[in-house]
Amino acid sequence: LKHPLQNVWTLWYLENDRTKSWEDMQNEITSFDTVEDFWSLYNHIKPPSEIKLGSDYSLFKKDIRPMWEDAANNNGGRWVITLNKILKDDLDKLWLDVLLCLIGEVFDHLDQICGAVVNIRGKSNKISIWTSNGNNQEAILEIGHKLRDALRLGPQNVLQYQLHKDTMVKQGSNVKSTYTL
Ligand code: M7G
Repeated sequence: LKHPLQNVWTLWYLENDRTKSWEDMQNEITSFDTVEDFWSLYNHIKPPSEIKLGSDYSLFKKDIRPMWEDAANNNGGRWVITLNKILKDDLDKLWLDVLLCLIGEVFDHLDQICGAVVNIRGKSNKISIWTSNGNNQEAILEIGHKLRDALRLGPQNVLQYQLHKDTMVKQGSNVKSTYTL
């Protein structure tokens, strides 16, 4: 008997391709809903440090697409950790810990969790956790504090909460942060 998870999760892979629209670059890989199926998937794919520059992995609840346009994300935002010059092993470990936080349902405000993304961008890799309601301060802060503890982030790693509506209109790399932890 396999050990069931509380949600069904879907893994997405984005491969950078200038001939495609952003939405068309997203590939839905597979879904799973047991601990065993999570590990067999995880053991079967490359860790984030080994995927191409410009690509992303996303893990989202099955009925939520990993994009601002999805109704679950539209009014939400993300806790972002910007990882400058991180070692490969540290990046992979951090992403695994984020995945385990999601599938292990460690947050009080589980309904607010949409998914997580890792962006492979060379010197400025990012890991983010997307939440559903950018006005739910209590839930956002609870999730942010739990992440800081669970990922054992040091003072060099700032957690910034950014509303998707602010990210969409960003100028350069400056996005307004609604909360910082
Ligand atoms: P990014 O890949 O999130 O971060 O956004 P990066 O700047 O570190 O590479 C890069 C670009 O991808 C954005 O400026 C958008 O053009 C596009 N993009 C990213 N996201 C998350 C979305 C999305 O959810 N929907 C749409 N339509 N475009 C997106």
